[in-house]
Amino acid sequence: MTELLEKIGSSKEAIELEERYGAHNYHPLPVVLSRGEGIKVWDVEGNEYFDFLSAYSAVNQGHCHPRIIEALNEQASKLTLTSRAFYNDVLGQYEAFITELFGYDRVLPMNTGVEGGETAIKLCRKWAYEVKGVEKNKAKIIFANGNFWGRTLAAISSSTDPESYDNYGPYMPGFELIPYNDLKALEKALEDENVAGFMVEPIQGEAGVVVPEDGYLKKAFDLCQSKNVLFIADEVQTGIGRTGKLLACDYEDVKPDILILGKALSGGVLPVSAILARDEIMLTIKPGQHGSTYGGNPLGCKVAMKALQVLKEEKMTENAYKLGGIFRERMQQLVKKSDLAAKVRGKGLLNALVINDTPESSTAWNICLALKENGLIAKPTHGNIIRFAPPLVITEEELHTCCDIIERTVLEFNK
Ligand code: IF1
Repeated sequence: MTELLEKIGSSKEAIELEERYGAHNYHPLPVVLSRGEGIKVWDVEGNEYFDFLSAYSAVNQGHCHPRIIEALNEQASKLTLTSRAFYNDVLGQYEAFITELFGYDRVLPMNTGVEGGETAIKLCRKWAYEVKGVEKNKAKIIFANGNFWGRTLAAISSSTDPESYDNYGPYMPGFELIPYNDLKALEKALEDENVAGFMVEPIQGEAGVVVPEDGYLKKAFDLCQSKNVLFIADEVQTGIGRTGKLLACDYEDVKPDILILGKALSGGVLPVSAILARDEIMLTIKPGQHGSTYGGNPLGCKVAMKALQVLKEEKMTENAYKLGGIFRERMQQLVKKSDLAAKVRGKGLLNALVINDTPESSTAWNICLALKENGLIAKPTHGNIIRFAPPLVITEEELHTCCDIIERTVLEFNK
């Protein structure tokens, strides 16, 4: 048994152990990472890669950011978890810091992004019954086709992807789906006075970095306001500087009624999520009516404060804005040169290259395998779309080097 505690000797050994002892709920790219620093990661054999996934935008600040790790280590040797049965000397400071930064009255601290979504929905329903006056148990929440906000039963109950929901029924009632980026459909759905909220990603990440038309978010927000319906922004993936603004909603000066943050809120160090809202909404939840063992733990709060500080002080958001434009220009040149590259889309450093093949084809997957051999790791989403999302600390020179790798790999790729 103790031999299992020995250091893993090879990538092959690591994969075999997962194959034998782990649930098979993922199909990872065949690379076994053992170290990360900034935009680079290394596998067990010491091969170096540029990370162009950033753990699905959780590692915006770069792997193992020294200042975040320093904050982690300092707090970890002092106090990690108290539960909310008692106060701790970090949570209040964090709550003041994050509500000030994002401009909200209050924050409810949770851990994962999906807990953020669940909490937002509970707040929205409670507000509907206790403030808006919707008939009990009749509150409806609208979602957009193609949404992804996690893997819980409520999250998959709002999904349009059979891979997410099939054979997990029965499903959560009170959810309604409309097409994304379709204001007419939203307007029609809002005619129902039982609608309490509209929960939407400013850019749909999992769907393949689907960017709505300019003005969609603002018009959707205004429609919701006109019907006293809460606009709930899921910025778990698009937030924290990823799209070139602190929040993707900032592009249209939309201030969500409920804001959900996660992933890079902790710089990819440990799970921290946050739900922000004004008093009228947040104070509908009374003591003992919601919570979580780890929610608001001092370790996560310290790490999150530092992760937000370094994002700002090191101007990562501005960098994402500038380098995102350069990346899409480079990929646009590739689209002109290659029949395989159909289109590029995104904002800031959340981008995707659509491969000119069917979603069922393995072309995008095989391109990612070839990219890995050339020192850059990324992963397809929905078959033929390759998401490219490096940490926001990437330099212009490194970006061009990575674009050279992507261009060479795609141009040399033979199906
Ligand atoms: C997996 C996808 C991305 C999210 C948005 C909430 C959550 C997520 C917009 C929930 C999580 C993760 C989940 C992870 C892979 C990744 C993902 F491919 F699954 F869909 F990013 F696009 N809102 N996304 O993107 O946050 O509970 O995971 O902390 O499930 O494999 P979480």
